[in-house]
Formats: sequence, structure tokens, C-alpha cells
Amino acid sequence: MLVFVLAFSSPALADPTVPVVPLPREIVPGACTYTLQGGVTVQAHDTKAQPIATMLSEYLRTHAPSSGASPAGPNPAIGLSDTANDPQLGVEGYRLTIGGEGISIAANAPAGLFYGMQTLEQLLPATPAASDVLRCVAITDWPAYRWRGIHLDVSRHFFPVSVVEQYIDLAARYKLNVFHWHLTDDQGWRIQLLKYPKLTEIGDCRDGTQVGGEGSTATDGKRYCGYYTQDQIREVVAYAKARFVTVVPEIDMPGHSDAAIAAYPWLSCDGKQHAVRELWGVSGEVMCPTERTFGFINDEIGELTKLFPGPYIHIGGDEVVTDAWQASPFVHALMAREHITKYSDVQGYFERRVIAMVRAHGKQVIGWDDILSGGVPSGTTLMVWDDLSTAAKGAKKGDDAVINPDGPLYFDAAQGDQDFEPLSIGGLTTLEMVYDYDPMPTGLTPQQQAHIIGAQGDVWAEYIPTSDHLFYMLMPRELALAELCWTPRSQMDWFDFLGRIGPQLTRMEDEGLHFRIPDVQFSVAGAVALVDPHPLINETDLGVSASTGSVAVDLFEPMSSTMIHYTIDGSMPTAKSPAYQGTFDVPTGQNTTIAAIAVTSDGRVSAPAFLKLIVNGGPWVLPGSGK
Ligand code: TNX
Repeated sequence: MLVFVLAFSSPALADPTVPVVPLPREIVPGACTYTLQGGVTVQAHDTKAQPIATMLSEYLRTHAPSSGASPAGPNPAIGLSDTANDPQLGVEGYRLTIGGEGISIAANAPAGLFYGMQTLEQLLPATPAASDVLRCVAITDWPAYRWRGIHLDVSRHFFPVSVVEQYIDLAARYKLNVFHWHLTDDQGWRIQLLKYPKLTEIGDCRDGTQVGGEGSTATDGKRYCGYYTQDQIREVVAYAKARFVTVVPEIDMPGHSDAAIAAYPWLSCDGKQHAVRELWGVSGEVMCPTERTFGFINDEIGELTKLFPGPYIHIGGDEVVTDAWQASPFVHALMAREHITKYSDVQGYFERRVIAMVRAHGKQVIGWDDILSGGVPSGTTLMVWDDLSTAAKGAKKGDDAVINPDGPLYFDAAQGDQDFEPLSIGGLTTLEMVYDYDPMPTGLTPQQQAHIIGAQGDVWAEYIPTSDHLFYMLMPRELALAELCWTPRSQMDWFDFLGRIGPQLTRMEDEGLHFRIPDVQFSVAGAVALVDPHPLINETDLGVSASTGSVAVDLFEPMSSTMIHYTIDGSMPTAKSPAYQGTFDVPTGQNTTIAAIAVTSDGRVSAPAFLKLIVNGGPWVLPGSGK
């Protein structure tokens, strides 16, 4: 695992001055301290700042010290002003000042105050003490990207409004500002549309769900249903808006639309009745490009436009299987009429019609990069997951792109060795892989770079049946996503990040959130070299020299509230194995595997991490030297 290799070359993690995620742009520590006491008041300088002041007061009511006003006099206030008039800060930036006498947040707009508030909340201890002594600091901060997105697939598994709101809350806490709601797919239609009731009478239920991993054809035979009413959608949209999160609804079409076709078979070319899909994978069903289908889509967009005030509608467009079009006399006639010679270009025709409708409703279009098949008009924003070269090509033509590659930003992939992870779609996307991912394509001019409007993490829910499992897949990877969306790449540092995530996870632990506990990290003084330049997942192999007699090993876990337990005898560590107390020596007389786990205060156990010390192993490769 790459983590360990790097840990090997960078043993000590400095205490971060400001344990904030994502890392703010400018941090100027002051010499003084400020003591936050109970009953502190939050003053909004005008009515637009008032909702943020109310939210902050609410937070402080439960998180500020419970003791009353200081005997020395009235508590100094926290002041919020959204009239900073500082062009550098833009709409989302803020200036947070903790001085000896009080705290102020200044911004140009309420969004900036909201983000300043998030930073302040992270500077307070997760658990209130009798008084919170804060170090004075001046923070000036604004985001690298304007689309900082997190996606949720509610079709494969359905998550109730309360979970969706918790999901949005966490996103906003880490300054993400787009919630991409994948509302429809083959396995279930999840949004009530008034004109088409069968979508949520038929399309929202399947008669079974795949059991087992990729490629399994077994199902559990249990009926599985769920959808959001329009009232619930409005509630979620308002909830998100109060947290400066824009909801982008996605209706996937013309592929991934089995559930819609099950409800209204005339949407397909053969018109045959069939059931909502129970297996994962790509279905062969596809919408037929008839006028009746386009009428349906137009009505649908009309209802979406009323429900979602944000500027974008996501039209899907991924993984279109053209077999049904190839078998359709209607499609053949259409191709002749429109001078289309390739079936893949029928998708282009379909997308152009849909794009025109979305625009006629006053909305901007975003779609998966597959919509390029057959050509789309300029001004269409691409959500790039598959063919990453499309982002730079689009940017050069002046089209916007959001980067969310299958792989580094797909949070349905496993986070470590699958032997120690819950069933997933497979693959590997570790926390460090997310952190290392730079969404900006190379070779673009600054003007072209401005068209890369941001990045997004996707949570496809085939193998995510419960909310605990959902938060396990999300966290802590969302923290790395948030940082790569907000913090300039040149200021990002993996070890510094590892030092900052502990307090975030402790806060989540207090909230009862089921995040993944980060792997224990190793550092070894006196190790000679890395044996395997491509370490195994969860395992790093280090060469040691027998002549040194022993090496000193340190273990580190980002969550300081955990206890590390380890073994050096080849057995699997448990909570009963020796607890790590500090640096220990491992003799180099024989090959030794050090295995370590972290255990939280409520007894949750991390996946094991292994460090293999190989005596006189070789050929040795020095990290970074390439030799
Ligand atoms: C591909 S990404 C899909 C989804 C799956 C996902 C699984 C995309 C636009 N389509 O339908 O859930 O892979 O990782």
C-alpha cells in the first residue's frame, strides 16, 4: 500500500496549526489566545447574514462551553459581516479573525460567511470543555473550484430523506456545494412526477435484488421499493439551499431507463412489457427516439424545472446499448430521414433533442461524457467519468467540464484489500489515491483551465444497501475530495492532511457516523530500502540489513482517540494484542511482519495494515530515486 511507502520516508507528522479540512489558503497565526465562554452572542451585521448567525448560535448552544458569562464582564461577541467588499474573496471566500477580544467573519456574500462558520466550528474542540481557549489566527480563504460535487445513486439502493439530509450536511461541512442526485436508473425510479404516476406505482419497485458480487445472477426475491414525493424533494432542496448546496437532479436516459420503460412500455422501441431490473450491470433496454418519448421527456423536464431551482439539469446519457435501435424499423426510418448512418449517432440525435428542450425550459445541460457520441451543441457541460480526454478537448473549444473519473473519484470502489472490506464493486480507491488525484488536465492555458469548473465524487449504490455502509464508503474519502476541490493543488500535502483528519473523524464518531477508520501508518528508522516498488494493498515490504541488529518502528493512526494494537509474530492482531505505547525495536535477524489495527473508543476495528521487514532483501528500490 502506497501509504506505508511514503510514511517510511516521512516519519513525523507535525501538529497542524489549524486542523481544518479542506486546508484554508492563508493562515496567519497570532500570538494571543481567545477564550470562548458559554453564552457568547453572535451578531449579524445585516439581515442577509442573519441566517448564518442563527445557525452558528445553534451550533454554539450545543458545542460551546456550558459555563455562564465570564465574571470579568460580558462575553465578547462573534461578528458576521457580508459586506467585506473584497474582490479577492469572490462569492464563497471569507476572512476569519480570531483576536484576543473576539471573533469576526467577513465575506462578500452569505455563502462566504457559511464557509467561515464551518472553519470556525472545526477550530472548536469536538467536545466542549469548561472553556475553549482558541489560538488567535487570521484566515483568508476561497475555493479553487466552483463545482465541488458529491453524487448519490438512490436507484440501486434507496436512502430516506433523513439520510440524504445528513449526507448534504456533511458535504456542506467540508465546503462542497453541489449534490448530484442520481434519481433514476434501471433498478428503480425514485422521483414522483405528477403527470406520470406509474413511474412511482410501477417503476419504483423491483421484485428482487442481486445478491453476491459482480456478475452474480442470483437475487433475493424480496420486493424492494422507494421514491421521494414532490414535497420531500422540495424539503431536500430547501435543506441543501440553506447550506449553500445546489441540487442537480439527474434523469438518466436514453439508457439506464429500464424502470421508466417498465412503467410505460411505449418508451421503448418494441413496446413490450417487462419488469424493473433486479441485477446490476448495464441493461439492453433503451428509450426509443419517438415523438411520444420526447413529449414524455419534455413534461419530465417541466416538472424538474419547477422542483429544482438550480441552473443545471443532468440528462444522463451513459452506457447506451443500441441493440434495440438496431432492431427497430422506426429507428431505421428516422436514420434515413435524418441522414444518420451510425447507430451511435442516433444517440447524438436523441441528446440534441433533449438538450434543446432543457434549454427551452431555461436550464443548463450537464451530461455524462458519453453524450458526445454523435455530437452535441456547444455550451453543454460534460461530466467526465469515462474518457478523460474529452475534458481538455471541450475546454479548448470553450465548453465546461466537471471531472469525476471512474477510479480515483468513484467511492463505490473498495478502500483496501477486499479480504478486509465489505462487498463492493471491486477495484481500489484508497484515501491516498483520492487525495493524489489532480482534476486539472495538463496542457491548458489559464483561460482554458477556467472551463474545468470542478470535480465530483460519485457514490454508486449497487453494493451499498444501508446508510451505515453508505457513510463507510463516503468517509473519509469525502475529506480528500473536499480538499482537492477547495485547496490549491500546490498547497496540498498528504502527511499534513493525515494530521488534520483526526479531529474530523472524532467529531463524526461523536455523531455516531459509521466512517471507515483510516489504516495504521508505519514509519521505520533504519530500514534500508523499499523492496517492492508496487506494494501490495495493506502491505508494504521493506528491506532491512541484518547488520543493523534492529530497526525502530513507529505506528501512527490519524484518529488520536483510537488505540493501536499490533503483533510481530505473524498472527492477526485483535483488540487483545499488545497496545502500541511508542517506538519499539524489531530485530533484523529474521524476516518479520508487523500487523496493526486501530480500535476506536466504541470498539470499532480498522482493517489491518502490514509491514514486512525483509532481511537483506533485494533488489532494493529507494523511494523516489527510481533505482
Ligand atoms: C458506471 S458512471 C455507471 C453506473 C454504475 C457505475 C458503477 C456511469 C455514468 N455509469 O451506472 O453504477 O459504473 O461503478
